[in-house]
This record gives sequence, C-alpha cells and structure tokens, in this order.
Amino acid sequence: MKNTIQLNQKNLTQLSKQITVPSYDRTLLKAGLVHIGVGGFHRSHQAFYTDMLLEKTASLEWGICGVGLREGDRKIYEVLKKQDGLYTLIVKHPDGNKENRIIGSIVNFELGVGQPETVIEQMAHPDTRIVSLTITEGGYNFNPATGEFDYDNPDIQHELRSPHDPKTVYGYITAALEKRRIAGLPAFTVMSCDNIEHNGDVARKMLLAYVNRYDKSLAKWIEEEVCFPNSMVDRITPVTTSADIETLEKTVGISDEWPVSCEPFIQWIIEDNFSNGRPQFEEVGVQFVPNVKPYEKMKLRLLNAGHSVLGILGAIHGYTTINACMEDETFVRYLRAFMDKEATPVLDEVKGIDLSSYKDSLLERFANPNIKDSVSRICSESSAKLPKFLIPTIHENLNGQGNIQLSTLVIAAWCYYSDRQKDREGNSLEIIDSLGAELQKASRRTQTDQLAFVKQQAIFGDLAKNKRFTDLYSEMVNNIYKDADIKKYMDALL
Ligand code: CS2
Repeated sequence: MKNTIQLNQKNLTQLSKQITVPSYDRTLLKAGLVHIGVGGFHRSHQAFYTDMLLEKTASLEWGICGVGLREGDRKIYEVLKKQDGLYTLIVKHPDGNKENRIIGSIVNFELGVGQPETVIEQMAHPDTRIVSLTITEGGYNFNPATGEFDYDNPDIQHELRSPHDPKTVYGYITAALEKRRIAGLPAFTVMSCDNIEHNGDVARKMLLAYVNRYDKSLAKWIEEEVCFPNSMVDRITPVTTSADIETLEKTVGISDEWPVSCEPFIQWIIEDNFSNGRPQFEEVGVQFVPNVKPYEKMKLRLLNAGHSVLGILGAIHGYTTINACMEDETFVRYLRAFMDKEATPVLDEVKGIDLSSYKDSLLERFANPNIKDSVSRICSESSAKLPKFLIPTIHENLNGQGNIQLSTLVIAAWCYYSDRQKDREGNSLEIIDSLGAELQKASRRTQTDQLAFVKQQAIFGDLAKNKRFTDLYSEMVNNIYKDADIKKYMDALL
C-alpha cells in the first residue's frame, strides 16, 4: 500500500506523480461561474468540462464558485473547503478500466445557510457572469400538472416577506440581480442544467413569476437583460460509495473524502444565448445549437424515463442496481419495447441523430457493470421525475391513439412500491421522496378506490379521467396487489 496523501492545493505537486492534476494556476482564476447545487452530477459534468477548458485555453475568467443553499449542502461545503475545492473524478469504463483525474475548476465555495449575504455578494460580484443550476427536477417550484409557479410554498412566502433572508434559488437570484441593477452591472446568465424539458424557459418563467410579486420594475429589467439558455446535459453519475473512497486510497494513495465516479459518456448541448459572455466550451466538445428542445426531449423521454422504467420495476423485482436489471433479458426487452413503441413515436425529429443507434447506446451505457448505479438513486424523487420523464409520454400517446401499456405498468408498479415499500419477496425498500408520505397515503387507498393513486392531480394531471388509461391501470394495479411477481406482467406485454 502506498503512503496516503491528503488531497489539497499544497499537495498537488506531490500528487502529480501518481495522478493527473490541474496544470493551470488555480490561484489566478476568477469565479466567472457561480454554480448552485454542487452534487455528483455537477462535479462529473460541468466542472469537468470547465476543468478541460481551463487546461486547454488557460482562460482566467471561468473558475467556478460552488454554492449550497440548504443545510444538506454543509457536508460537501466542508469537504471542498478542506480540500481547496479539489476532488477526484473516477471514470469507470465497462471493461473495468478506471481513469482518475483531479478536477481543479471549483475555486471557491459558499454556503448560504445562516449567511445568505455571502452568496448574494458572490453572485452580485462583477466577476460573476453566469449563475448555473443543478437544483434537481423538484427544485423549480412549479406545479407539474399546471406548469405554474407555486406561491404557496412556505419558503417562497418567507422570502417574499423577508427578501434579505432568501431560502430558495429565486430569492437569492432576485437579491443578486437587484444589487447588480442598482450598481449598474450587467446581468448574469441563468443557466439551468437540470433534467427538465425547456429547462431555461422554465427557469425564466418561474423566476419572473417570483419577481413580479416582489418588484415589477425589476421583473421588467430581468425580462430584458437576463438570458436563460435551454440545455441538454448527460452523464450517468452514481452516488459515491465508501468503496470508491477506499479504492482510491489503496490504489492511488490519495485521501479524498468525496470523489465522484461516473461513466465515460458525456454530452452537453446548449443554446448560444448568454447575457454577459460565456466560456468557449465548444473547445472541449460542448455543442452550441439554436434550438435544443428536440435533443432535450429525446434524452428525457428515452434515457431518464428508461432509467425510471428499470428502477421502479427493478425495485419490485428485487434488483438493487441498474446493471443488474440489464443482465435480465426480460428487462432489456421491456426497456427496448418501451423506447420503441411508446417513447419514440411521440418524439420530434432530432437533426443529425439516428434514434436507433442512440437507443442502442443507452442500452450499452445502462449495462456498464462498473457503474453500479443504484435503483434507489433512480427511484429517488420519482414524484418530481415521472411527471417530467414518463407521464407526458402517456398523455401524448393517449391524445394520439398510441400505445400506453408498457408505461402504464410502471405507474401501477409505482403505486404498489409507494404503498408496500417492499420488493416482491417482502424485503424493505429504501424510498427517498419529498412527497413519500403523500404518495403512500394515496396508494394505501387503492384497495377501496383503485384510482386513488393516479387521482393525485399535481403529479398525473387528468390521467384518472381517461377511460383508456384507467381501464388498463385498474387491471394492472389489481394484478400486482394480488401477486407482485412483476416479471410475469412484463413478459405478458412483450
Ligand atoms: C437519472 C439521471 O436521476 C435519474 O433518475 O435518470 O440522474 C441520469 O442518470 C442523468 O440524467 C444522466 O445524464
């Protein structure tokens, strides 16, 4: 075993003997990018692209200042402070090969909790030109069925009353833009990197809904000055495990408290629509296009929905990883059939992309045996994910007389999953969902009202009023409650 070296700026030269480290001078970097939501995905994706860009162009303006707005961000804040923003990215190839690299693009980190002013100052700083977001599908604060801003959220009500004590991304961005406007500084771009169709448009609509209640003239300024590019982001990034940390220590000799592992594939397609300059990301493979919508839709309805299909059905069967699902012939065939028969028919034409090879590549990526992406990560926050990934496909197929069987089984399985919280053999499932209690309450009423679960309008819209859907769903839910051998029903649909 090698001697272990603590990952931090001081030790970088020493570490460079055993691992790729940043060759640019981090101490000279300005934080042109402020990023809210420094989870694994930001660190495997945008921060990685930025690291490559800094290597390639030595541009000094585009360091990242990470920001956390919630108490739950304290751990990453403390780890990154201790490690001077450095962390290891472990790219896991299907053949078992691993590439390790130290990422240096995060040069600062601020935690808003208890000291919101530091974050607001950072966003209002003249160096800041883009505020980017990975705040998850649920973080945008809209009602998925109506698409309208949720003013009833207590945090929103609080920050509208006390604008100097913001809680959500809307309160923070508003306070920072207000400062910039008063100081005569240009606005920054708000760059959403979440898995939401038209993510930039949604961020814009929600922010304006918020600001209009706060100060109409500021809202007008934002409307005119702030750009919100839409983007499609992609890289499968499982939750970091203690095995990742130990292996890094044993094989490379680095002590890194929170590395990130991910698949080799990476993609970022974004609209070239920025308020105040942007990094030359095209230098490192990012695609700039005039309209990203068809790409976004393709990715969300195939990849993300595909994940949820495997996740929910896999959880009930008793699989704990996505690659375990992909070792099962029934799951692979089911996934492909879902993509071909239900998701693809409602997609728009995607220029330059052969959908059939895109789907082949998804199957390969899901099957990567070294990623071990957990079913619990995929199923987490399904109440926010399915209304974006899967339920719109059902609605669109109902409108166009398309197939809905394969998607409907997933909804029926999700009801059972939310109610029993057990796999088919009775083993407990770990369910992570902010609406977990509501989902369970609604699903528990299934025995007396078969449609109780899908009557949750904020999630399903008017699905419970569509007879073609409800006939199918009722039969499926009835069957699963009688016998949770989910593969039996999957096979029957193939
Ligand atoms: C996953 C995504 O959260 C999920 O359910 O589908 O995190 C997925 O791995 C990424 O979007 C891949 O780009």
